[in-house]
Amino acid sequence: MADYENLLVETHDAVTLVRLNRPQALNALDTATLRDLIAAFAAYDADAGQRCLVLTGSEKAFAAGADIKEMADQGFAAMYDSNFFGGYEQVTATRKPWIAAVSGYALGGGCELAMMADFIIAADSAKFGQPEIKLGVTPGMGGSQRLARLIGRAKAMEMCLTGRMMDAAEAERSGLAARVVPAADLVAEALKTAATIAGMGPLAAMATKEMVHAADEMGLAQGIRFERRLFHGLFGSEDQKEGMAAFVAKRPANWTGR
Ligand code: DAK
Repeated sequence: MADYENLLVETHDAVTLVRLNRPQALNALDTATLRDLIAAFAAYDADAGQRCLVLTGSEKAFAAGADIKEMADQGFAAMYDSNFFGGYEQVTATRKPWIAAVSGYALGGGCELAMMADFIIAADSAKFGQPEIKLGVTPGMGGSQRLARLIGRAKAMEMCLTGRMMDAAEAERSGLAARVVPAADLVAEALKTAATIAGMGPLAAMATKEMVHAADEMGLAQGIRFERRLFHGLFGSEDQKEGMAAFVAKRPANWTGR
């Protein structure tokens, strides 16, 4: 397995577990960490044996934001020229499912990275926020857009304008987190959920992800047509034949991803 500067990567059968590991900066997302994330997600996507991924941080912090110390002296030309943060589009381009397991602080870029996941499982200790306004900037990794889609404009606007933190219970109530679990069980619960997803047909899992994300981009009629075409397409797969035959024969399906 590749060596990463700021990540620890393990595999648990068909599930990849990626831990942000920059404890001295509460996992603040610097350029080296982004480079690692791009490589780890690309390796996951390319590995046919891996079928779900969990991204987590430490107990204290999923990630306390983009690295403020790295950004502080940057000017417009350098930010624009390097398309600063543009690399996160390579993370969101991951075609296979992944879960963010959030404990402690998920602030600024940390909250934005968690929202790039297909869904979030939060520890009861999780604290989400977009405090960039306190630094004289705004969200820059998709926070204003994804937060508004996930929790609605009123709460997104309030969070981004005041920089206040949202606790795990409010995050679940608002649609930011799919589920809240005790902090001590976070990684085990996320791995269990990931193992469930990893046990599904990989083509169906990828198509599911693609169609649910399409709901952010398309109108209802277009989205429903897109869903139906992907659904039709799966009838060209061996997994559809196998899944339905296994149901009829009352046995577990043996997926091949073909
Ligand atoms: N960046 C760099 N270092 C950080 C950091 C961060 N985001 N967050 C924490 N650290 C470092 C601290 O500086 C400290 O380092 P030392 O002083 O020990 O060297 C160490 O991590 C431990 O942090 P604290 O001592 O502060 O720990 P506490 O428990 O007291 O406080 C905290 C925890 C999470 C409340 C606090 O650390 C905090 O407020 N952190 C900053 C949170 C924040 O503001 N996050 C948003 C970051 S800005 C852009 C648009 C926007 C942005 C960028 C670009 N464009 C349009 C391109 C901004 C994005 C952001 O994410």
